[in-house]
Amino acid sequence: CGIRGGKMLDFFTIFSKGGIVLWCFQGAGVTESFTGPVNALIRSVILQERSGNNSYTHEALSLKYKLDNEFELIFVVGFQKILTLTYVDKFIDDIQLHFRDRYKNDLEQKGALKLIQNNFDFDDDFKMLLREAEESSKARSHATMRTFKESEKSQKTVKSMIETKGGEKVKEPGGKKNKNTKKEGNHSKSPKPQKPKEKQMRVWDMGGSSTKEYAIVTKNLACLALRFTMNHCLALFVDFSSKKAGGFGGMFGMLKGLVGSKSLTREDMESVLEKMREHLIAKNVAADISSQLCDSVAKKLEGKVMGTFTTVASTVKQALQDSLVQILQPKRRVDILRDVMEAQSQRRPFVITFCGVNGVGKSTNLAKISFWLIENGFTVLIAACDTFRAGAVEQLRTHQRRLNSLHPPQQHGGRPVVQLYEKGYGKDAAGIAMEAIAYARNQAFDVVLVDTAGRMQDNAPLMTALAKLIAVNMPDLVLFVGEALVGNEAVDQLVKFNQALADHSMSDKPRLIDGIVLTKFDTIDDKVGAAISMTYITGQPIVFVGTGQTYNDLRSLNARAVVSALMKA
Ligand SMILES: Nc1nc2c(ncn2[C@@H]2O[C@H](COP(=O)(O)OP(=O)(O)OP(=O)(O)O)[C@@H](O)[C@H]2O)c(=O)[nH]1
Ligand SMILES: [Mg+2]
Repeated sequence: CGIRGGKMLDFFTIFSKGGIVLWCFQGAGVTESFTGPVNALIRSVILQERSGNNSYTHEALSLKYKLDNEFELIFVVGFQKILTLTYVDKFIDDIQLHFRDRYKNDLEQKGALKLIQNNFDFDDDFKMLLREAEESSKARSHATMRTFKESEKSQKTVKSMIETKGGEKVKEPGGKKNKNTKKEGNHSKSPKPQKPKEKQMRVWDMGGSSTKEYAIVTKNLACLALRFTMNHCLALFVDFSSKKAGGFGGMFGMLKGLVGSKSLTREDMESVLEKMREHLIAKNVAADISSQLCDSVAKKLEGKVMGTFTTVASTVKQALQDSLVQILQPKRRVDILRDVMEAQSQRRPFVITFCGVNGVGKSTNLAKISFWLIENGFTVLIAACDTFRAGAVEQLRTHQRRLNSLHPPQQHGGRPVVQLYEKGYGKDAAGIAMEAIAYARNQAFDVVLVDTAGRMQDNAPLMTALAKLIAVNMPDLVLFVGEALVGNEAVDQLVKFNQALADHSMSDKPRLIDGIVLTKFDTIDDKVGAAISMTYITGQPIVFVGTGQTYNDLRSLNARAVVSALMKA
């Protein structure tokens, strides 16, 4: 029967030229993964377009493969090379024809996503064809004389000497084939053709820049075969969890136009750059900055000769990635704890001013930073310089109480670790900040955190007031608090805040924004573009990332994660 017949083959797999496994079968009792042999075949034969007799050996395995260029499929069968399976060539042909016939419609609607979503339920057809192939080969071998080498007996005997993975010898009781296989069938599970499961889809790496050999991806991940010629193919791993295909898929799809023997001009790249720009904007990178980033990528590529699709795709990707990393890499490190200690040694408080537009999370993140400083053994004075918005002072008082209850004075020599300096509403914020700093100096507070009222960047009087507060008090650090939710607005906010600070500076070295607190990072999914916009505009680092509404939701920026989120389709 087909099940017994399955004994002869180690595996059979059908995958797209993009590397998506459509269907696969693993022979009964085969414990070795066939990942290694298939990857070896892809790397050393298929990708290098080495044709020939369509067979390949890898360790103890013989692999035969067949390419279907019309539907861009690859059929691979593997069996112990010690077996001389005369029916294999015809068998692959049969499988190919059958598979094509049966799934013609599905295969015609190309597109990786379609392939991935499709359930190629090919098990029964496969078993039937395998049975037929074995039967006819048996008939033929009975008709002609076999050499001992060709006989199944010799095959079985030799196979029995091959150790399986567990170190156990394959059972070989000798005798007739049927008996033999039955026995094997008893001690191992009956062959279960494995089809790509919904949650664990198999994807072969068909080249590209990554060195990943084999990936088991979750259901949200899919492999996009973007363009394929037999020697240049790229499998790009794309996260579809955002339910949005396109993006980079589309962009890299367009790269094929750039392959050629002449050097790249700006014109050649125009459409690709436009796609890339759209992609970045979709990730919330401000439009202007997206354009500038694409410009820098274009500059890196101009004049290069792109011999293959793989080179062009990985070069564009690399160029963009480098630019993004460069932007996020702080030119200057802000090390608040070190700076606070230095101020301590000078017997003065370290002063941080928080500014930004309304409702972005200034006060909340100020409280989180207080908590972090307290945890690090410092004392904090909060200066309530939002004398404008109703409830602003009470909001800070609530935080002060809560923080003191988390770190009760009795644990700190009877002294509250955090105190609020407030003068109610309507007063001049700059004056209160000054008094607070003087108070902190007298009372030996380590840090003063100055909360300011939210203000729109276009509100000239309020912007002037903020600039004055900063100019007269000369804080050690001016942190701009901005929401990760913003897109184009980020640029306008930062440009105008910096402009106001510069305009009202009283020194020739104006105090500008020194760092950024990027808030509500927990709410943006993978639209992390604001991180790029803000650092690009200011050239200043993101000092803190707010990731929620509790005191613990404060992080430092993970630049690598941001870049990879930006690169993701
Ligand atoms: N999810 C989330 N919410 C945040 C985060 N930071 C602040 N918030 C929320 O944003 C809202 C506004 O926070 P505030 O701290 O009052 O903002 P503000 O900038 O001080 O506001 P104004 O003083 O009115 O300008 C509050 O509901 C906060 O809980 C964050 O990182 N993640
Ligand atoms: Mg506030």
